Amino acid sequence: MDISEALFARAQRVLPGGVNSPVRAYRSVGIAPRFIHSAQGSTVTDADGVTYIDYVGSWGPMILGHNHPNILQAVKDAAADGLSFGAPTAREIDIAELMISMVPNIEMVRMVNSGTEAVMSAVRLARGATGRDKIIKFEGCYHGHSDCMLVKAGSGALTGGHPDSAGVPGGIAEYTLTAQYNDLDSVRALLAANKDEVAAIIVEPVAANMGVVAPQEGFLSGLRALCDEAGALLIFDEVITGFRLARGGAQEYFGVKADLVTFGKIIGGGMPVGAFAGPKHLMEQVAPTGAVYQAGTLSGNPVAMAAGFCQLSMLNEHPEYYEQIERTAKLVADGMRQAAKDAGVPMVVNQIGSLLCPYFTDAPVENFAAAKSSDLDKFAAYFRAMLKRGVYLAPSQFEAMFVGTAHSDEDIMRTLTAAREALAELA
Ligand code: KE4
Repeated sequence: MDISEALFARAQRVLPGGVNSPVRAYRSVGIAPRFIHSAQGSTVTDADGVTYIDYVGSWGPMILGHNHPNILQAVKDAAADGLSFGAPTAREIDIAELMISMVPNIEMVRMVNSGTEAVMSAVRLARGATGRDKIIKFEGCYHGHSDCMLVKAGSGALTGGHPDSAGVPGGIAEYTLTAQYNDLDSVRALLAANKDEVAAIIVEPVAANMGVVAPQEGFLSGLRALCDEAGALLIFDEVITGFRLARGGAQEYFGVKADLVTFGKIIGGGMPVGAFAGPKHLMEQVAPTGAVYQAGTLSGNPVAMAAGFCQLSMLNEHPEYYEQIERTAKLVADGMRQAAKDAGVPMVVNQIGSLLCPYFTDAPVENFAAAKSSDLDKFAAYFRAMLKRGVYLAPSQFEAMFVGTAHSDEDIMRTLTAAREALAELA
């Protein structure tokens, strides 16, 4: 038994599944999870001292690599002034002003402590602002674990076989309608059947919780038009795509305007931060200026604000980083495709921006049904074979690979060598 396995045995006695977030338990990839001891740049090192090239990146926050010296220093400097005050600070204004300068169509921001909280609050605001109750989401998209979003959810809910979680009262779930990603007709049908009752459509502008599925041409702009027609708000859940696809996130990348945007991950620089944002006429309806209540003891925590501000500042000052991480992701995707072809293993690799995902199938993966029908056992075997060769992928088919600026040419070469060997093993 190695140290990770021993830690896992101990953890399972005191933590449900031995983890504090289900996907970390590796339940769909058939081995004990690696317990991570430390991280630096593009790598993580487990409790046994084994180092891996990391394509999880804490599920997205580590776009500039682990332990970036500037972010570490910003955290140390802020911590020296005090960890938490429960009072307004200048740091919160600094990061909000920076986000507003980077992202189109937002005039105000409210900081929270997770992506879940950001989405839960944005949905409440949409309901409060429209006076309507129903929400349309997409099957296989994941928007955190608030009750109304745990309906046909993706990510860990899907991985664990509970896309509709226990414990969500029917009275809540009935207000969440589910459509099919990349299928505007399924949205039209729901809007027609629920005329004047839909408060908002919430969408991951790139579906990155069913693996990675990009929006087809016209899908996002179609949602914009349908929302305008129906008097519903369009919520872009940019917890993953925010500040990753482009400085201005998916609104900039696709040129489609959302009414509300949610953020997480990157804006915290590794610390627990979420946010929701939008135009003044909506955001001023949030307490204390409006009737939509929302609050949080550690919201705008000064240390977390310092980490996020530092990371966003570097992204803002270096637009070239976005070409770099997209190029890296493309090289990895192209290399894995070639390796699969040479090994005679049917594999599709979806890649957009710095997000990518391999599926073991020979058909294009452009929607949730196709993602679900890929060979999950082959994915698990590929995950194990890559881990054995020092490459740490997401331990689930329904997650993304995250590329950051710390991934070097050497990392790419080592990743593709591992992929070639792993795929030969799978053939
Ligand atoms: P958090 O509450 O986990 O910070 O954010 C929820 C969330 C909201 N919206 C989107 C698009 C998300 O991807 C997430 C969370 N992402 C997953 C990874 N796919 C978090 C990893 C985990 O659950 O451990």
